[in-house]
Amino acid sequence: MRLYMFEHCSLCFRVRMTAALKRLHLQETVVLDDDNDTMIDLVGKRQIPILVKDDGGPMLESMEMVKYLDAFGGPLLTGIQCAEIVAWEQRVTPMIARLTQPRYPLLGLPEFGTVAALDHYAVRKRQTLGDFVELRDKTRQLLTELTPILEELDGLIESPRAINGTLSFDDVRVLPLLRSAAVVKGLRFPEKVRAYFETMMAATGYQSLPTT
Ligand SMILES: N[C@@H](CCC(=O)N[C@@H](CS)C(=O)NCC(=O)O)C(=O)O
Repeated sequence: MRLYMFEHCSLCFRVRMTAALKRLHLQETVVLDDDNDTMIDLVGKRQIPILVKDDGGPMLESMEMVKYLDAFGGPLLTGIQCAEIVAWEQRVTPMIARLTQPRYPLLGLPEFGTVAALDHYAVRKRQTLGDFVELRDKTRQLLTELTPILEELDGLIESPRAINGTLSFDDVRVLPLLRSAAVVKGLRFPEKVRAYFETMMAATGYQSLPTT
């Protein structure tokens, strides 16, 4: 199986963490941000992540990929899902994007490995997010807004090894977002969030992203 991905992409990390937790071998191909051809050749449009199964068939939805991988050899993500976690994910995703997306181009990630790829990202994100420098200048304000939301999560974590006590799809929702948020230098996770993040990242074997 091969995953076409961006290193910074939290939806890609859903798939990567599931394969890692299941000890499944997943080949990873990082696509340059401006490499539309690779995506279009595989699935007819520009979208990431793409999982190409061993039979050559491509999949396009990250949670479908997670379910597909989880079914190998018996499911691991067997815990209950919590409506509060689903709601938390939806609320926090745009807040985290405003902090992280202006930073990703500064991290030396492989999807930005050429000037053309870096420019491509900057142009398309500027259209949706605005000016990166202005957004980075708002870091303190954005972190102040994020702090109570992270504290809410702190109150929802049952165990550092699984958000609801037993691994579930909620872990796949939350850990990739924390991995993204952790790129922000100066962000302090509340105690249980930090223990959860560190324990779960160690369980996946993946390094955190750089910070800036
Ligand atoms: N529902 C899809 C959404 C995938 C998605 O939105 N991917 C983003 C990257 S994280 C994308 O392809 N954006 C278009 C782009 O990069 O131009 C999933 O969960 O896999």
